[in-house]
Amino acid sequence: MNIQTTPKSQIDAEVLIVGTGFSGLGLAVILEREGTRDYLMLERGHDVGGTWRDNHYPGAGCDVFSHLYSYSFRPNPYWSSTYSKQPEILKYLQETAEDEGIYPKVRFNTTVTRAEWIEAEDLWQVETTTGTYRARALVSATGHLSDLSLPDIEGLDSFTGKMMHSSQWDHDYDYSGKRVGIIGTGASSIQITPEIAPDVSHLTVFQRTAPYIVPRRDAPYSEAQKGMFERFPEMLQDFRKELFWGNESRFPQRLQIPAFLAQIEEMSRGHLEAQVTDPALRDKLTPPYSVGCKRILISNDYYPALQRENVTLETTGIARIDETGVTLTDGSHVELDMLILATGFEATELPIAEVIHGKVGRLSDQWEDGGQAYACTSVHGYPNFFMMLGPNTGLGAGSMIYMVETQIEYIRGALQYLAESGKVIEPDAEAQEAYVKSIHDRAERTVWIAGGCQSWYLHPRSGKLTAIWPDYMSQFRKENGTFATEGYMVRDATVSA
Ligand code: NA7
Repeated sequence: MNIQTTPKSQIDAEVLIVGTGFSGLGLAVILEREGTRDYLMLERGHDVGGTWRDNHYPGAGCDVFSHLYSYSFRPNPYWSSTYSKQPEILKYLQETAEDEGIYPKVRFNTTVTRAEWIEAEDLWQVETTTGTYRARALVSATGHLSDLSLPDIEGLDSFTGKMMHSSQWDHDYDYSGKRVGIIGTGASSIQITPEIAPDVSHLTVFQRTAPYIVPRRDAPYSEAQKGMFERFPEMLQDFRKELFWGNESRFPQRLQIPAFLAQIEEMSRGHLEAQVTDPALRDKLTPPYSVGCKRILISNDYYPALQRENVTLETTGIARIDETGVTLTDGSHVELDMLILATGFEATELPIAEVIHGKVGRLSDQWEDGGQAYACTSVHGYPNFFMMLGPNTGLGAGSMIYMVETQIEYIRGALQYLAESGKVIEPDAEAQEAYVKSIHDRAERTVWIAGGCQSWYLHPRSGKLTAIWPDYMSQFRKENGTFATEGYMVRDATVSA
């Protein structure tokens, strides 16, 4: 049954989903398969894929197991190796959209400029660069890693060579034989560095904080293995479970439980010692904080790349950038033809919050001290609004697809409730506050708060852990995997058919 409270003529769809990355696309697949929800998707890009469409820099790949970094409802027996590269993941998402009939539901090249809850009509009115859309419910699925973060360095705009952020790689630019600099040593940089180092004349890696790195145990799946996964889907599901619980068992590291901490410290120290012989370089590469406080990276070829003749690891701070390169705080100057900004994303202050206006105003104003949401998904003052990968949904270890699928089921249930009951819902302020408090109480005991580092997991003004879920992934599903009206204010919609 599909009870439509708002007259059909006044809305373009029952549900509007903003974003077609892993989260939005996954929700669409489930709604499409269910066949009862009328939905439309708004996408600012030219294709589906989100961060996997945008991040195609040399060496781009995922550091989560391929068989976990894919939908449980669309298992792929054919992943080529333990960890997948960007083209294979993007292809998986494009094939998902194609096979599941999602493409016709997407309005591409459509950027949301303002989404407003119209209380008198009980609907969301969404202004975009290609027109206005109206819907009963709004789902934001714009991700953590979609809007790039530029470093706040004096003179950045004055550089006259080639400059690009890692997420906006220009493949027409030929870096071979060039003097290249890369700012940042996070997940993106450590993938780019070994890939481009052999071709450039010189590469300077500007490191502000050394990351922890552990071995990347990658291997191709044989044709026989793929055949087994294809023939025996239950075997693939068992393998996924094994990988999941393997990840889950690493969470005690994040609680800094000594035995677990020692294990990962030993692994990363051993990797550094095995791969870097020069003690001075090793010192520079030794992180000054507890392991896990920033994302633990996996790579076998980053340390070797840093030891090439034509690569310099620069740990002196950057003072400013000028027309020809980078000036360091000791006054020395590094001449460059190309500057890569591998400086991450706007993950703590999600830009989509700036255009969402509910009963209580702009969402970004409500989130001055960091994002907060009931069940990590809905927000008081924003009726019939759901956010995927919003506050406290990120992970330090594990697959974001598990978190995404948990939210898909929650939102699917909420949308079904809205359609069948004709109600309008929003979380109760007290319920939301209590929920958020329980998250921050749990966060206190984690390495992300207590580990002595500055990371994008923490909100820059409040210092609160707003990007990461501070508990086991299975606990996230237990708490947030099934929609219930408990904790919500529920009322009849004012406009009826
Ligand atoms: P990250 O992990 O946010 O890394 C950004 C890097 O850029 C990190 O090393 C930062 O150093 C460095 N950075 C940022 N601003 C500056 C300035 N102003 N000066 C010098 N260095 C700077 O982004 P990635 O793209 O690598 O990875 C993003 C996520 O993608 C990752 O977590 C995975 O989930 C996949 P810092 O450590 O802050 O000192």
